[in-house]
Amino acid sequence: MALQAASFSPTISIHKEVYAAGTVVLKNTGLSGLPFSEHFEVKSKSLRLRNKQGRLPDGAIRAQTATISEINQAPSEGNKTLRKGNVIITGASSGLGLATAKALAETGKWHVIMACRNFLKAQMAAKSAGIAKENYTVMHLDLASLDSVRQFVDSFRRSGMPLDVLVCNAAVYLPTAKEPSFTAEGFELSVGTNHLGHFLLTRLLLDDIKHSDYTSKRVIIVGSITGNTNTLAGNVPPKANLGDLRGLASGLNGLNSSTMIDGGDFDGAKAYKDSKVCNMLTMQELHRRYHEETGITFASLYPGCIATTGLFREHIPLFRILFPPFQMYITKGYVSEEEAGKRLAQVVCDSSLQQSGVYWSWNKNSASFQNQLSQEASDEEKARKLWEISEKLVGLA
Ligand code: LMG
Ligand code: NDP
Ligand code: PMR
Repeated sequence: MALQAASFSPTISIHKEVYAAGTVVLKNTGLSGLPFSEHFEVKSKSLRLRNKQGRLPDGAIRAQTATISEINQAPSEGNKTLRKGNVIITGASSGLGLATAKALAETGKWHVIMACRNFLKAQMAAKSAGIAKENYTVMHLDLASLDSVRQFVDSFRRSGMPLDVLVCNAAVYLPTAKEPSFTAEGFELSVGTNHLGHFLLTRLLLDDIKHSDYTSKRVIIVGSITGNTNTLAGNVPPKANLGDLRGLASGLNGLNSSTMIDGGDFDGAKAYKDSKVCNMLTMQELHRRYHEETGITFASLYPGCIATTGLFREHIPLFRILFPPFQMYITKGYVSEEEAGKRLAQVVCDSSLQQSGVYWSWNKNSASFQNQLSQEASDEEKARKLWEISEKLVGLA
């Protein structure tokens, strides 16, 4: 992104701001490269003056952005605040994504970019959740199409917003499907959407996040207990198993290959659990490859069993009736959408959850802790192989 390229001498550019929410930020940076601590936020005008200062080679000083809006109205001490963080949440039109968007928006410190496949549904969901319109922007993203992922990245960049946090949350679960469905590029739909779409999105946006001047930059990929075979839930058949990745390596398209990562017969429930293993492996691989260089925190989590969300829309009606009470009274693993949203919001912005490479979970008292992944979900060699194959499939290698 031209505007976010780091350089060692300050450059000034004037940029049309397209903040849908109508908030523009003024952030002041010392030309010496040392940031002033003041950050100002003022009401929007579409003109923005930005001063970019790159970070020094030792990484001690982060890239800073000085933006002046409403040139004829100098900010007063009275409206001095930290600039809002910008967070992209995929699949924010329902369930966990929506609850997280709401939790973050309510802090008044975040602007949420709701990256959704159904624009109208997302608008209505945000409205009925009571999210104030200056705190969110809906942008179209269909993770089941790599073209759409690329288009989303383009539109996001055109908006001129800096990117501070990316939350890969969207997912599909097709437990009753007898036959596989496919993404636009012909990948089995669950792995194609939940893993490959997010893999490309993350890779493309990494550079944008890298250039953010925000205090804590993060990439979060939602995982799950059901992909971890070191738990009871992860042992309910069919169990996750990526095998030697032979199905993925040959394209996951059901034509000249299997539709399952391990090369086996199609099973929708297994494909979902496999995709969650991919999500957790990808988070760790990102951590190994980029944490030190970029300072970005990479994390995954199991937010608890949110038994009431749209994730189970394809399951049989009896399951949808029995699953919430089963989780509530028998396993006691149930959490409300609201509580799960607060948990994911903590992973986005809580300073005590800033460590990179962690898979977060919460105990009965809703206290966070660093959880253990299964052997497969923490297999470094598998993570590397998954990375390399995924790169090829999404056209990055
Ligand atoms: C698969 O079946 C389908 O094959 C697949 O197509 C896909 O749909 C997938 O995940 C979706 O499901 C899963 C099947 C396998 O599970 C069920 O269908 C659940 C049936 C549950 C029947 C017993 C429940 C009795 C409890 C009554 C409580 C009322 C509420 C019920 C709500 C049910 C909703 C979940 O399931 C099995 O094979 C069952 C055996 C599970 C093995 C788990 C292995 C872990 C080790 C065993 C621990 C034993 C402890 C069991 C405690 C059970 C307590 C309820
Ligand atoms: P929901 O079905 O409520 O939310 C999933 C979201 O993903 C929806 O907004 C949906 O959009 C969106 N989505 C689906 N396909 C695409 C696509 N192709 N492009 C863009 N967006 C898409 O389920 P949850 O809130 O439960 O799931 C959220 C995350 O939480 C998932 O990653 C899931 O694996 C994880 N999780 C959930 C648990 C649970 O118990 N529910 C437990 C552990 C993890 P739309 O509204 O248009 O359908
Ligand atoms: Mg599971 C502590 C036990 C526990 C927990 C936390 C979950 C979470 N589940 C547990 C136990 C059991 N489940 C047991 C003993 C059974 C057999 C009766 C069982 C069954 C079951 C089914 C059929 N559970 C399921 C399903 C699903 O279709 C859900 C699934 O696998 O989606 C992929 C599911 C889930 N159980 C969970 C969680 C969090 C899910 C769903 C979502 C997910 O992983 O994203």
